[in-house]
Amino acid sequence: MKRRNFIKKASLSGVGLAIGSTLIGCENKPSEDKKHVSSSEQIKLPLVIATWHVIDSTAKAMEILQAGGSALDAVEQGCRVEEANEKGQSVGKGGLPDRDGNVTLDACIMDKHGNCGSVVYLQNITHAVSVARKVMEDTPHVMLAGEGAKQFAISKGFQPEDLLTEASKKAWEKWKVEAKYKPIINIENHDTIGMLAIDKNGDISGACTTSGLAYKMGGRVGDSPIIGSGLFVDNEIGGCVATGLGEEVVKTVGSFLVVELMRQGKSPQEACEEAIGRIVNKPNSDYKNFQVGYIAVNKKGETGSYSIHQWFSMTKFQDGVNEQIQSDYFIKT
Ligand code: SD4
Repeated sequence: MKRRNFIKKASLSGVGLAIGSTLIGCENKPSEDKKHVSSSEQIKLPLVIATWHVIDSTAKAMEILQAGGSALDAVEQGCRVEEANEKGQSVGKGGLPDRDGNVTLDACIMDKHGNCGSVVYLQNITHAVSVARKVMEDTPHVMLAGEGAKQFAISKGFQPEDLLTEASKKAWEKWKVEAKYKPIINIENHDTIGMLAIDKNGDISGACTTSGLAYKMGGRVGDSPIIGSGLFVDNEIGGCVATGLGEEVVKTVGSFLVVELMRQGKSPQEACEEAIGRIVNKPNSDYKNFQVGYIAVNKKGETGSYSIHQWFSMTKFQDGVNEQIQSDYFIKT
């Protein structure tokens, strides 16, 4: 898997954000003078960040941003790259199915005005993120599910297709031999793409798209299409997206929490760390057996990422550099 082949770009003690020649600290305990960008001139816009190793997706998003496109267009188009990539087995076409062999997609999108749209349990339509955008823009609703979402997509011109590729079918058939259901940390069932962008105007949007946990129960929906859990954007403050075991993200309303912590003055890094803290510090938390990761950006263009286990990463494209940055993480031993 590509995420296993990541290039370690930043030390784990301080996933830094290079702005001009200044390293703006996102360390666990940044010194006061490194904590914040001192003036808006220092922000190198536009910028885009995404969960995991998705440099083709961030490249597409940056192409749109550089051409003066909106953050909303950038995150939609960026996510579509991974949705169309059949080799990515957790997003869009080629996503691993539920235990009955059905590929079901969850996605959402949120714009600079706080508008949002979402689809859950969508079948046979590759570009779930674009359907979510249509829900946002062309309906009075926020979420459409299942057959209704599919029929809505078809009415908007999306072509239905079989999303179960030969490779995913084979993997599912192999899984069925033992049919053990246990989330595997950082393995094929964690590759959701969540993306946040700030455009040249300084406006923020975000999107999230996934086929969810591999071999989930039929009908299961995770955090990714749930505004506030898998994604939240407040254009005055910043944005956050989540990946990992969606149930744990939903229980702590993770992305909304991160944005609210940034509103209270925490850096994106500090906010991501505290949100992971809310999960691991629960009495009887089983956190050693699952992964959750957050990435976040604030209005100043500072970014952060944090996860429970090692090997979570963020792709970041800013100032001509499109790179994978390994995330700091909670379990060190
Ligand atoms: C879910 N959060 O459905 C998603 C899975 C995920 O990378 O992030 N995979 O729970």
